[in-house]
Amino acid sequence: MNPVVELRRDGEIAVLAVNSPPVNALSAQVREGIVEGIRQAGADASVKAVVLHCEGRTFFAGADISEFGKPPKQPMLPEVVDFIEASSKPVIAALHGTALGGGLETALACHYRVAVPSAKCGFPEVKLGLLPGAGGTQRLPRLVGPERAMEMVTSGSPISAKAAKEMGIVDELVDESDLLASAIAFARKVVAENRPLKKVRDLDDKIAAARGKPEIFDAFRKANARKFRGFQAPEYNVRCIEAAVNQPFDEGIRLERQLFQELVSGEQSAAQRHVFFAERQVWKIPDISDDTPTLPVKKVGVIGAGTMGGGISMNFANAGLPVTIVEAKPEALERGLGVIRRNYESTAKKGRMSMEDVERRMGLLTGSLKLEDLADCDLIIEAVFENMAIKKEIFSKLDAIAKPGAILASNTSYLNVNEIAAMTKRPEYVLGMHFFSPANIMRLLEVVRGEKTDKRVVATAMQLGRQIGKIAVLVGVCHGFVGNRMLEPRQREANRLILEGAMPWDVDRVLYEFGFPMGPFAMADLAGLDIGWSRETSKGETAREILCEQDRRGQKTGAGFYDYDENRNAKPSKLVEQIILDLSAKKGITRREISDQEILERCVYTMINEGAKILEEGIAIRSSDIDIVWINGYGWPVYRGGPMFYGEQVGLGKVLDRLRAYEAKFGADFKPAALLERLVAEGKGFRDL
Ligand code: T1G
Repeated sequence: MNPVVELRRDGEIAVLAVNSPPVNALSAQVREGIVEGIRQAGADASVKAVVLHCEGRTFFAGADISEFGKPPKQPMLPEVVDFIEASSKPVIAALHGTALGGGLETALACHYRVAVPSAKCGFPEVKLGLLPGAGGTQRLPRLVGPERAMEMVTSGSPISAKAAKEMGIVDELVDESDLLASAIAFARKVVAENRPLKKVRDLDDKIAAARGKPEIFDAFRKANARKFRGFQAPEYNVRCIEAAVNQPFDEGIRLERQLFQELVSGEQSAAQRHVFFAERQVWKIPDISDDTPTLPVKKVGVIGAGTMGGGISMNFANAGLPVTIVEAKPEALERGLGVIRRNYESTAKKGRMSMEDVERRMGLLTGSLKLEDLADCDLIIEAVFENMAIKKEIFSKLDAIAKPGAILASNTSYLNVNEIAAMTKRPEYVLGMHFFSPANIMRLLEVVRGEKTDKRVVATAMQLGRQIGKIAVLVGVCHGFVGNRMLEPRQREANRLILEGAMPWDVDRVLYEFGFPMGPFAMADLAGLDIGWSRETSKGETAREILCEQDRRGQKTGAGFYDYDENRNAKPSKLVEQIILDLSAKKGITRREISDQEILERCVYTMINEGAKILEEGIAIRSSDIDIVWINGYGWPVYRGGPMFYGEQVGLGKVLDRLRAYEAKFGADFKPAALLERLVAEGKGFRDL
């Protein structure tokens, strides 16, 4: 008796009922049950049709991702879907929730599909570095045509049931209140009208027109080249769709299997599957159980209407929470609210928001020049200039103003949250909520737990992070927390490398080719080289200082480490090259040839080493949290899984050896973390912690 799949009857209609929480993933047990159910139904003459229905919150949400990378268990999904399609009785899939990946492939192998309007379906495999490996790349284009199929399998984004109906994926939208009854009624209609066993594999009308036209696929590749940069899976998906158009079904299936095997056994998919589970782990705090009560947050206060304060406020307005924004000067407040309105209006102009929505969100924002106006807020986030004295002054004032039980948070990027909390009589209600610029866009939120922060306050901040669409990672107090602390050694090495022999564009090229959206010097030019710089204190000691002294402040001045043309395209600068050569000479450094590998190792292995120290000190709960911070806050390429995962893929032994080699050459900055040495000695990895 299969514990998760049951064959029931409703007169002449058999119902294959699947119940495998939480998301009916197509595990081996589920696959077995489906095949057995179809076999039994097929053998029973009194059965005229079969309805495939999942209980719980969703139809199959895909293959069981946790099975990948392990020895395969029969029957494999491709066999299951072929078995369904070959059934002698019509099989009707009843879709609700999220019919994704292998789940949608299973539905496409059924002869008919009905769905409730709230259902979604899609092929997210590309987000796992994969492709639909159970016939999806061959059946989907036969239903929706190659262009839409390529869009669906390379974006990985789900579509609504309504769109699926319009595209011909779904045959009928049925009553939301009773999917199963509607599906059984539909099955009865199929039997009564003696409708054919519609096999998607036999369809050709949607692909015939594209046959022998490689330009369709090349145009798609060209249009998405930037988006697909570095990823292996998108191209493999396109090749399968191209095969579906130009080759017989079974040939296309063979290519799909071959390319799927290549991807699933490759490094990129291993990395992206790691990220899938890591993104779900961040919410699990070992000493704070899921049922920890959270504090009500109905009204938010934000201090500072600058870039960060404005972006932070938009997050809460977007979630329907009223926000009071306090500024010191009326012109600064006006400017801040103006930037927010322009932001919303440009989103509306792009058709991604209605003007009613713009007004509704602006209506939730109230400007003020008085801290006292925050007295009735449940959460107050301070987002002022990164200066400890100013922050301490604000928190001591807030302590007198804010109501009992209000959460006081600082958006500091580096500073000691415990010191800030000590300025109040309620340190248990103080923590850090470190947003990333632009705060209304960047998904990452570092929630900084102070030594006295109450568990309910931590639980509330994490929950709020989820509520405003962020991925919240809990970190401890240290200089720069997790992200910025690991950024420092990378920046340090980048600045040293350009003095020792490399040029800024060499370092940037290596990190760009590694997969970062841009290298540290191009990033510095984008942000502005004069952040934290002043002519009074400038000593011309670093390339950055000298460039600022020469008014090369970055993109905004058309020149920084790079020269920029009118379209802001960067090109290496002869003048900068000379400045750096002179600076090396002035510092008595004999420049040398530096390999790309050395650039990569010094910039990345030092980060991994710092990550190990962060784990040692308990500043991060687990190594995968560090990976999530870097992927969602600092542009680490998701197909490399994050710095800690990458370190394990390279091999911690190799990372350790290289660090020791650099330590011998360059000193203590490369001293391996004790944790790294211990793990290598024990033959373990970060994930074993
Ligand atoms: N396999 C295994 N576990 C899964 C899973 C899956 N497919 N989907 C979810 N889980 C677990 C998840 O780890 C979490 O566990 C719990 O379920 C709830 O998930 C051959 C190759 C369905 C939209 O990529 O996108 O099919 O943390 O917290 O926010 O072609 O889960 O509680 O222990 O995310 O409501 C393709 C992946 C697979 C969909 C629900 N399918 N899942 O979101 O809950 S590859 C996917 C999701 C494939 C075939 C190929 C989401 C969701 P825990 P959750 P949610």
